[in-house]
Amino acid sequence: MILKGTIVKGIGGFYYVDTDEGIIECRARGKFRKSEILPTVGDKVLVETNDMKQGSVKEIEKRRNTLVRPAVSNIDTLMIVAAITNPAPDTSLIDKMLVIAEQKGIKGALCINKVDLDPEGEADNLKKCYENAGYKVFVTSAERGEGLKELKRELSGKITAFAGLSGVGKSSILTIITGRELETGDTSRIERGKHTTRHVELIKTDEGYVFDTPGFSQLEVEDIRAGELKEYFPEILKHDALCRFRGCSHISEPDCAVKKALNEGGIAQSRYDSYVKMYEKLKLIKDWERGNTNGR
Ligand SMILES: Nc1nc2c(ncn2[C@@H]2O[C@H](COP(=O)(O)OP(=O)(O)OP(=O)(O)O)[C@@H](O)[C@H]2O)c(=O)[nH]1
Ligand SMILES: [Mg+2]
Ligand SMILES: [Zn+2]
Repeated sequence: MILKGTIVKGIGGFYYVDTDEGIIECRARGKFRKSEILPTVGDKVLVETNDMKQGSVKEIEKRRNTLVRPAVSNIDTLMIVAAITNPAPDTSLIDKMLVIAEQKGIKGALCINKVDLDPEGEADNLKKCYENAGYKVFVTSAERGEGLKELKRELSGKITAFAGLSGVGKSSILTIITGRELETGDTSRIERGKHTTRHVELIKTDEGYVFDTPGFSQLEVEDIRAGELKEYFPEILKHDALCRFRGCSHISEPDCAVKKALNEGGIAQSRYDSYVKMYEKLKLIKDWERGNTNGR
């Protein structure tokens, strides 16, 4: 019998496929081993099985996107988790991750966690900044269980990657949302730069799947050309057509609509700073130095 499913885990040549009949343990058929395509977590597949327990992956649906580290395909949303404190939000890292998401055709979103530690209401400013850029923002406290219902609703029917600095509360949030006990770390351990979470596994929540991406924050965006970067900042792209020069870099050209919007408060300073920082860095990379990491 043939069943449709999603690969939720891969360990030592076995793939675990979630189907309407439950999880089926599969060995990938030979043809996948010979070709370049290796089944990956997140793949939508067809499975052949006789006993609904074991089977083989027969076909892999064309992927919409793939992350390399960890290797997961068909991600709908990149949920970037930041903490209001401990560790403090790093907007340049958030913006870098949003650029990676945009470039891969993954929807970016922000979750501001630990708001129980936010007496000054700083979460509000951060929220406004990213909503203004066009992203959905969720404000949560895993400690107090605040905002998690709204967050959970967003995950339904999608594959959502949770990313962010170590210690922001990804595992804490996912433990509550999925009801699955995930390893959470104490901050002292995290301050030594260790990620508590290691393996990749899609965890089912309602009609969707979530997974944790330890180490994703270390990704680089070097395969983007500097001139292309504005396409991945929605609020910058919105003003781009109004600049005097086509191909305006929005850094030093006259009559730049992006700088005008920046001065008038239509674009957040921190977002613009991230853009400039990334632009200058990408400008230094020669074309031949760019790895073609697309689809890898
Ligand atoms: N006050 C407060 N503490 C929280 C909250 N969420 C998580 N924590 C604490 O923050 C610490 C780190 O949480 P984790 O869930 O392990 O963080 P993580 O993002 O999974 O970290 P890595 O796995 O290292 O990437 C733990 O001690 C949690 O108890 C929150 O909303 N408020
Ligand atoms: Mg964790
Ligand atoms: Zn411009």
